[in-house]
Amino acid sequence: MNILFDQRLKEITQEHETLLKRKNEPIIPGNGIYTRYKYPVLTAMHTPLMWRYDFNPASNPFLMERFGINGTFNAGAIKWDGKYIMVVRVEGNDRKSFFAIAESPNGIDNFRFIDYPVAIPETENPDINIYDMRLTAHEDGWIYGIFCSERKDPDAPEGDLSVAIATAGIVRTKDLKKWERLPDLKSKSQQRNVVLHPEFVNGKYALYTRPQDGFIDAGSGGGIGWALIDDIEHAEIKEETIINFRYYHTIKELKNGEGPHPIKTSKGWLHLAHGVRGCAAGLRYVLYLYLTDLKHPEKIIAEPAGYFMAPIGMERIGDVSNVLFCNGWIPDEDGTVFIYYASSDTRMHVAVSTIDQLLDYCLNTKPDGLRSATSVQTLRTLVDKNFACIEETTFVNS
Ligand code: M1P
Repeated sequence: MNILFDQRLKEITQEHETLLKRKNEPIIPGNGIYTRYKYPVLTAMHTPLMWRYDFNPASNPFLMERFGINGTFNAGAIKWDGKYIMVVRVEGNDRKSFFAIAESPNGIDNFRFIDYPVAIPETENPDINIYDMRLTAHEDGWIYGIFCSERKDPDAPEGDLSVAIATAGIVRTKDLKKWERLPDLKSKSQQRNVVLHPEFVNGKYALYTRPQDGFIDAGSGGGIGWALIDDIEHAEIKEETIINFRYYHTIKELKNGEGPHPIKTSKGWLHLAHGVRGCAAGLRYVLYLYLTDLKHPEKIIAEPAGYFMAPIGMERIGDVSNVLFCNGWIPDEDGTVFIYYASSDTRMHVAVSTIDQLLDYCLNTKPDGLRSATSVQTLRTLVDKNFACIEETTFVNS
């Protein structure tokens, strides 16, 4: 009998179960736009023990981890069979990412990974790394997953082992179990953060794109793009127009990218995206919202200034610090919206809001005037309004 093995087995099993069953708590009063929750909904420690350990005392007498998990982040999300599902980017200690499904009965806690990670079929040119899946239940009846497929640049100078090429990989499924791989998206430029719009537009599939000059730099790719696709089984970007631009001295000065697919509301398509700027501490990734026209999802009708969410507290620290990234949200039938965001390329969190709150935020927060003076003007107008409101209240009450 191996006492050490048995003792460790008891301890790690108890610790894992306690973590998985932990109740989450809203952080109130918050900012009135959304409610953050106290605990991350998924961390590396949530991954099944069956993935991390060999449970045979003969082959693993110390009960040590045999497959380390570095992070669980950047998850696509969908409600399926009454459950809140995330298709999570899981990254091993070996720096390879893969997808795994986690589900919860209520969307805010009790997320559990299903037993096996997803086996994404490879193309003839195998992906080296796959990540950041956006899920779209399209009106054609399929659930599509578009993700980043990364491969070494064949034209990289000899000895340079970091130059890569980013392409959009495409899979589809009807049951979240069997995944069919379609050919990668053809595009003149590299692409990351490609997202499928849920409805046909002019009878075609529509993609949000993010053209980029290199693997890291967006460069001359001016922002979030839009392209109509003739055939999703041989998807090719023939024409691409930029619909959400980057601007000097804003939260998206350096890069931006569409998050999950937009939510259809009575007032327009509600979009969540990420914006990136550079600073002395490195790149800073924040989340922002914008609204587009119902009939023309490519036409912006509102975009509040600045960020909607930025990393705070422990969210600021992780494998790639100072990053919030979101590629999954779930609008519920009653108007609740579960926003699944990742912090610092390490863990998943949830913030909860409603369609009404998010629309109010989009339509009643001033756009970016792009100068300090315009920000001051916005603030002075608000203070004037508040003084008038106080005077009116005092007058009414006296
Ligand atoms: O490390 C931050 C993020 O960097 C990339 O996003 P983008 O292409 O917009 O710069 C992605 O690798 C993403 O996965 C990562 O979270």
